[in-house]
Amino acid sequence: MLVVHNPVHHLHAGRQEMFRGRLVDCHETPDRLTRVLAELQRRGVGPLQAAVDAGTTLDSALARVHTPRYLQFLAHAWRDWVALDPANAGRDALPSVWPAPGMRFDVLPDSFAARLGLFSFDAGTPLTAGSWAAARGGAACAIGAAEAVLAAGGRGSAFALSRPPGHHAGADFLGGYCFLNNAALAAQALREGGQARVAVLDVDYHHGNGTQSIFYERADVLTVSIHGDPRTEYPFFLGHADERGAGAGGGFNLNLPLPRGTGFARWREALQLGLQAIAQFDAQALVVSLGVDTFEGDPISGFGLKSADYLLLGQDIAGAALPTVFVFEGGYAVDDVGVNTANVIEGFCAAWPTAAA
Ligand code: OKP
Ligand code: ZN
Repeated sequence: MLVVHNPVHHLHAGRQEMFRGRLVDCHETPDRLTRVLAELQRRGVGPLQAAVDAGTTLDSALARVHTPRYLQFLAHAWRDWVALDPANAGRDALPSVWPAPGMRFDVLPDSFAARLGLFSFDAGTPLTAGSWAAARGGAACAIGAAEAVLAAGGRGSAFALSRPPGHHAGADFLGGYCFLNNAALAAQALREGGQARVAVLDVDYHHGNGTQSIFYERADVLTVSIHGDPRTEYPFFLGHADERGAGAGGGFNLNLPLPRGTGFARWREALQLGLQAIAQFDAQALVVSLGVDTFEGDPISGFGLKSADYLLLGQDIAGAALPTVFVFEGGYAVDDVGVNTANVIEGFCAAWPTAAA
């Protein structure tokens, strides 16, 4: 399977995140991607392609998913942060103030601290000198993978090994270690490449709130997410089963929340429900937000999947028999993230050999 990786992902390496009331070392590290790439190469998965930031072409693709004011903010955020205090060049930016419902979201504040809060929803996502360049590279991975699948004439598959992750980023906000929504960008690229109905299947432990919100009122992109129940799990404020889409998008969002502690047998039943919805929708292409933080050893998550389960997960997804773009998301058990991710890809390829683009 074609693997499109982000050669500049290491430019985003946050120092610390706010976690349970204190600053701790970031869980989302460059090492994660290095481990996945090494394991894919060890198994001979390929070919390998480096994503390129196509400048203004990438800008226009980003503008079809994200708002102009958010992209403008991200593009200049580091410059604005350092302009506040030259010593900021050696510190990451983290928000500490946010608008609550009933306050103004429409007026863009001059204050950098206020703008950082306006465009974010947590204090776990440090913005660094290289975040914008790295996020662009990650987005380019997802779009490049989608383009490769389109070029394969609807029979292809590709893995966007992007970093930083994307599924928590909305049209207008960052959060959950995410800046640009890579999976949404891939889905949008597939739509624009002529696939009339695209499904996004999010198997990361955390609800893909950004992806859901981007497509919530659209009937051409079905979003399905299997995740820890937001009553107890991050991102807490979205991801409930009664969120089915709105307006023209009514019926085109499916959430399958599961309790903390869920193991593979029950998780797999939810996957079958998700795949049934995708078949019923008659999707022409599939984007998989592939987080492996459902692993039993994940330090910030609560499901019990084992390494061998990921082979079956990949096999089940191949059963959809759709052109498929995998987009890398979470997975924080660094010693196992390579094996678990590669197992999904291997399971998929073994069950659908013709998918090898
Ligand atoms: C990103 B992805 C709770 C902090 C939680 C955010 C987790 C983001 C996960 N106090 N930190 O979905 O893997
Ligand atoms: Zn996650």
